[in-house]
Amino acid sequence: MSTLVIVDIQNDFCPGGALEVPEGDQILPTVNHLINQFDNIVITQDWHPEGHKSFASSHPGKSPYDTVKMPYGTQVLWPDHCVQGSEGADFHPELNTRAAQLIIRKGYRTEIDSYSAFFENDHSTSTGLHGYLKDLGFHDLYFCGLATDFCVKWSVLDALQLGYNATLITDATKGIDMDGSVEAAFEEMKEAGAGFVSSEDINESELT
Ligand code: VGL
Ligand code: ZN
Repeated sequence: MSTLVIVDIQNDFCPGGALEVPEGDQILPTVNHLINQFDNIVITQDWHPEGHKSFASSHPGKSPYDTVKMPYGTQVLWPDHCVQGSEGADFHPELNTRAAQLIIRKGYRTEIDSYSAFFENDHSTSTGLHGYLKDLGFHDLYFCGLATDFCVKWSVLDALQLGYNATLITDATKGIDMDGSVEAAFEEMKEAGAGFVSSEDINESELT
């Protein structure tokens, strides 16, 4: 059975937001069309407390896009974004969230960032998504959303590691792109066994 996983289409990741993904909002018509094609929809929401350790503002002397060592590895520091309850953390107003069966929030522990829909950045603390998908019998996961080179990539890689079939819908995702990171992300996902499909090639009648 198939499910569509829509990653982080929130105001702060769209043009004008705190951690803008270039043209991030341009995928909305495509994503809303996909929502109509799938029977099961999961949406993720980046959901940080104020003072989150992934914010450059929590590290004196550091600027956004610098990196620091965290107990779980290297962490890119971001502008403050998707603060719980803020307008920036809200879904883009054009995203059709009504059809979602599950909204999964991530990144809500101050000390640890969470890119993937499945695990926090220590790669072991679960978000609960795997349990949900297993329990309901979903094996074929289609991914879209923001940002290709961070949360989408890690979600796809973890899905493959967990044994799902994972397919990226290539015209329904946009990346931040730091030093060629979008191209590198595509390469990593390909190496790991991800499928790639254009939204036009998704045939509703073939989805189970
Ligand atoms: C994301 C950086 C920080 C993402 C979230 O959704 O890709 N990127 N938090
Ligand atoms: Zn974040």
